Amino acid sequence: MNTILRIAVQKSGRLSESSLDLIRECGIRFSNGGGKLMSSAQNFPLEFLFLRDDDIPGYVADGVADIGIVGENELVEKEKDVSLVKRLGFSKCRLSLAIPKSENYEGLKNFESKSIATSYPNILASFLQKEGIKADIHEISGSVEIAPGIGLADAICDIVSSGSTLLTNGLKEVEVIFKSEAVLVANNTLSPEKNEILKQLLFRIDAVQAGSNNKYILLNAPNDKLDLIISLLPGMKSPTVLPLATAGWSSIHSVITEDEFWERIQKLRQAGAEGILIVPIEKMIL
Ligand code: PRT
Ligand code: ZN
Repeated sequence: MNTILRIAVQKSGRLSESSLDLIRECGIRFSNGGGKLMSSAQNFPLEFLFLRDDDIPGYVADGVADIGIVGENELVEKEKDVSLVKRLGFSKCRLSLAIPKSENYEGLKNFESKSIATSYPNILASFLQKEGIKADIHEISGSVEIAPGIGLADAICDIVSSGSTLLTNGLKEVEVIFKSEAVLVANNTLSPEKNEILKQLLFRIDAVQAGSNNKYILLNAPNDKLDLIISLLPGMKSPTVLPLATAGWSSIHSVITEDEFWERIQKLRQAGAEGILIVPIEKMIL
């Protein structure tokens, strides 16, 4: 029988859509409609298991799934024996300590002998231990942000993204204790056949990530400014230079990261570049 790699992805929540989009961008076709628990890819040896995110590290550790996509916060909190294969760059957030807005904050010593409500008792405990702070950890599974308001705890430790949930609950973020993003994890004892499929998948993910971080740039330049303009373009190797129909002008093609482009655009124009086009790259093989 042909080997199939089984991937666990979140059934519905903040990770689901981006996880499935990434796999689609890798050219893998599948259906995930109808609230199904499982699905198979049509053109790649991959099978999906749709789960709650809390269960993903454990299922991958036990080998029920071979790989999975989960928030790094869940991965570290669950302390399961799996390998972190790749950071995926989406669902970024932070795990932070927050206290009532009206309180003064003078540093971590504020938390000494206080009670802190959290759904991340392990990450919080190891942070407090490292910092030498003794506090009471109240583990609660949801709506952590209401704990201080109802007198359940003095402070909270919770996931923050925009910060608006803290704000609407009269809290302020005072310490970031962990930064998280979606990660790809794998079982530690994959067979060589499954490892080979994982390698192919990673090759595609790398190409998708490199493509979305980079842009194709085309511009026109007077020939006497070519050297200067080329020195402003980092490119993969050296840029392509093609003569234009207009004498004394060339077209330059290169690859540039989005950030670099915004940084260099003024210099390129000052150097005489014209007709600058920035085009998205779908996949890029490094
Ligand atoms: O049902 P299931 O158990 O699968 O899902 P879940 O409800 O446990 O998780 P889900 O879908 O909410 O989040 C999945 C993962 O997304 C988390 O483990 C994080 O890695 C990541 N993530 C990114 C977030 C956020 N951003 C986020 N903002 N997880 C939770 N939040 C919460 C936050 O705690 C706050 O209460 O969203 C609320 C809004 O945040 P603000 O700061 O933007 O107001
Ligand atoms: Zn969950």
